[in-house]
Order: sequence, then structure tokens, then C-alpha cells
Amino acid sequence: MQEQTYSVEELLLHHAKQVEAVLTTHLSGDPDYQPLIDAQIYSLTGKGKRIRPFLVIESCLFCGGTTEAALPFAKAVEMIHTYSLIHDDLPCMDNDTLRRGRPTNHVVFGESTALLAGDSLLTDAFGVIAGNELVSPEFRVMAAKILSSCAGTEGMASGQAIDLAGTGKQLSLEQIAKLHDRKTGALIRASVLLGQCAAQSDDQEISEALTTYANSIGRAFQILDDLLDATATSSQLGKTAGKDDAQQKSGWLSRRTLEQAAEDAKELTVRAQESIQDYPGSDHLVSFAGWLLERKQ
Ligand code: GRG
Repeated sequence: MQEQTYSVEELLLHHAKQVEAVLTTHLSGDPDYQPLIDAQIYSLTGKGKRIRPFLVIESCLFCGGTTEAALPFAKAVEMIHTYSLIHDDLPCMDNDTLRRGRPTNHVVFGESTALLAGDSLLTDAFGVIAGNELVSPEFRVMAAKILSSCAGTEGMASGQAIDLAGTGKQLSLEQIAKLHDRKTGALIRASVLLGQCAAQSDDQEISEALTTYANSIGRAFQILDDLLDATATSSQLGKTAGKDDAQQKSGWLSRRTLEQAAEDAKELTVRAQESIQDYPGSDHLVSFAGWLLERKQ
């Protein structure tokens, strides 16, 4: 496929198909723990946008690597994203019943299986990273370190903790931005940096450009998410709409009007595009940042 002639939607679909073909290949059936396998397959095969795998693959191509080398890392990031959605929906967290247009994992499989499905996805993701034979051991270790720091205590998990602790409280815009950077931005940052690892590039300048790009689209993405939460319906989103208000969450709109938030997202998108647009081969990542701003889901 000559990718440069395709729209962002077509590229997303193309990469989604590639990653979906390998997402469940590490899971083999055993009647003793079949529900644990079924629960993972259920959530992995839900209708996700596959934004993070897209970023891993496109960042790898941008850095001179191949889709084949990027695929295991793309799969690992999607596994961690899927675990976070399963756990986020649990009764002890957001207690949600709708995700990716279907009942949430614990509604279908029960709470303990959902918890274990998330645990398995998180743990197995690191096995998938370690098993990427198209990348040298040095870059596999680098990828594992990046993913662990972006998903763990310094990243997504603490973002979730700050979010839960802030429920019902008025956070400042700076506090909300910090929460977004961890809860949403960290895995987006991991995606682009894992793409660079898959290309076996340790170019510091490129790494910094990709980090600025990811931090900016991560913020814009979450602002858009808050805007959609306030303005779209549950059936449009495939998840429960209006949650921030109902759960007294301190989202971007607790401090900014709809118009200001849209303007903030636009500025962040421009910043993201400017951080990489002068590098050759950045056109897909540049267009993707613009596409994110227009998304309706
Ligand atoms: C449980 C450690 C832990 C973390 C949970 C992911 C998450 C953190 C919470 C989910 C709720 C939420 C609003 C997270 C912000 C990130 C986000 C918008 C996730 C949804 O990502 P999409 O839109 O989902 O890419 P799809 O379904 O398309 O993959």
C-alpha cells in the first residue's frame, strides 16, 4: 500500500486491520481458564479507534522503520490501553456499563474475571514487547522501560489516582492539565516513542520532537474528549456521555467555556504539527493531529 496517497481515515483503518490481525494471537484456549481468555478477546476485539497502534506504526515509519517491526509494540500499547478501559469501568472506579458500544467487561464476565483480564493484558503486554524479534534486545528493553514509566506510577496509573481523588473538588486548570498529561497523554507519548524504538532510532532530537508532538495531541485529545462528553450522545460515542458532570469530575470544561476549550484544542494541534512538520516523512503524523481535532467519537 502506497500510504502517502491515503486519507487519515483510510490509514487508520489500514493500521487497525494490521494490529487487529495480531491482537489475540498470544491467547490460546484452555478450558480451565477459558473465561479469562474470552474476557480478554471480548475487550480486545471491541470497536476501538486504534489510535495508539496508529501512532506506534506511523512514528516507526517516520523514523525509518517498518510496520512489521512496529506491530508487536503497537499490539502491546493497545493491550495496555484495553486493560485500562476494563479497570476504569469497574464498579470500584467509574462503575460504567457501556464501552465501545457494548456492555462493559465486568457486566458480561463478572468483576473478578474483568479484573484478571485487565491484569493479564497489562502483564502479557511486556511479554509481547520482549518477544519482538525484529528489534534488537537493547531497543526492546528501552521500549519496556518507556511503557512501564508511561503506564505505571509516574504515568497513567497516577493520572487515574489523581482523577479519582479530585472527584467533587474544584481543580485548577494547571492541575487538570497535569492529570490529563498522565491519564491520557502518557500512553500517547509511549506510543510515539515505542514507534521510534521499533525503528531502532535513538536520535535525541527526533525523540524530543515526537515527545512535544505527543504531549500536545494528548492534551488536545483529552480536551476533545471532554467536549464530546458534554455535547455528544452515548450512542454516538459508544460509551456513557455526560459522565464528567454526573460524577462531578474536574474536566477541562469546569474551567473553560465550550468555545475556549475548542480554541485550546486547536492551539495544541498547531503546536503538535509545528513540532514535526519540518522533518521529512512527517505528513501522516501532521494530518493525524488535524484529524483528531475533527473527530466525533
Ligand atoms: C485503570 C490505571 C487505569 C487507568 C484508567 C484509560 C483510563 C485510565 C480511563 C478511561 C477513561 C478516560 C476518559 C480516559 C482518558 C483516555 C481516553 C479518552 C480513553 C479512551 O480512548 P479512545 O477514545 O478509546 O482512544 P477507544 O475505545 O477508541 O480505544
